[in-house]
Amino acid sequence: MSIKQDIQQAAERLQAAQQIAVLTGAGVSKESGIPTFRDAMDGIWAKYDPAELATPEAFQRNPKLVWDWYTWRRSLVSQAQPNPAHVALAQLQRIKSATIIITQNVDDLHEQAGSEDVIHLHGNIARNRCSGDCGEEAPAIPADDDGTPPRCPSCGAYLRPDVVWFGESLPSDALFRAAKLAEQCDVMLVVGTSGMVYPAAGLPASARKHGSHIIEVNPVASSISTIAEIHLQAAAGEVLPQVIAELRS
Ligand code: BV8
Ligand code: ZN
Repeated sequence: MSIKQDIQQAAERLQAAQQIAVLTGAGVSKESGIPTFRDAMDGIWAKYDPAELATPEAFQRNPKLVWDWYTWRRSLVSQAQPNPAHVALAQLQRIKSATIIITQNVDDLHEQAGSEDVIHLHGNIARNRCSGDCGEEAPAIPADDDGTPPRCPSCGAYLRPDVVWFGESLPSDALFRAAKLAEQCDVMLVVGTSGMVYPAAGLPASARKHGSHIIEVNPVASSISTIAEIHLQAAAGEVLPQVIAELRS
């Protein structure tokens, strides 16, 4: 089928849906200038594998290195603007009010584009929390001048970014809501994820098992593609505005 026909079919599915779940990954923020995990991280981070840095062990071993990596990523996020994909998803929520966004991303670009009630499975890079057991939330205060992480004001342990690292459990309320939504939705729009990181990557399969239509937006094939009824093989910032235009026509 041509991409034009795919766009039409996707718009029809979305139009007819009672409950839409959107699952986004790093690909939806790519056109905002935030590198995806699978793309080589550029500059000094190219030699690191993100999965090596995004772990409690890495932070334990070398808090300064991990803190610097997040400072670099925070600078990218702070300069980033929502791209047409984030805007299109916020418009979808206005056209079809029963649309909830579940994101694996730790940036706030969905919210900046006007989306509400976004379920963040992996936390939020703009927030810090105590790495000790007081678990206190802390504002993102600047690192000490030598780049070591600041200390928790109440217990003195290092602060850490309030994100979920590999080997750590996801926030139970977010995961519970997302899992329920995957079972209840009749369409799941999966945008910009390689579908490699669990348990998030298991959500489309659960939706499919419960009879939902899966629509994937990704320029290349991913592990979701095999269960996608429609695969819009294009950049999200290009094709999602076209799906919205089709929905509106
Ligand atoms: C856990 C926050 C329970 C940090 C991240 C079951 C089976 C197998 C493995 C496991 C399993 N359960 C647990 C595991 C281990 C692990 C895991 O899944 N490992 C993988 C590597 C196999 N999972 C965990 O550890 C999770 N915890 O399960 O807890 C537990 C508890 C204790 C003990 C045991 C178990 C925690 C996972 C969360 C990790 N944290 N992020 C940070 O960001 O710094 S994950 C991180 O990587 C991101 O958040 C993101 O979710 C993920 C990257 O995935 P994507 O978003 O898909 O990005 P990616 O680069 O991969 O792909 C981008 C896609 O976009 C590409 O396909 C590309 O083609 C496409 N694209 C590019 N441009 C565009 C585009 N698409 C559209 N438009 C474009 N323009
Ligand atoms: Zn503390």
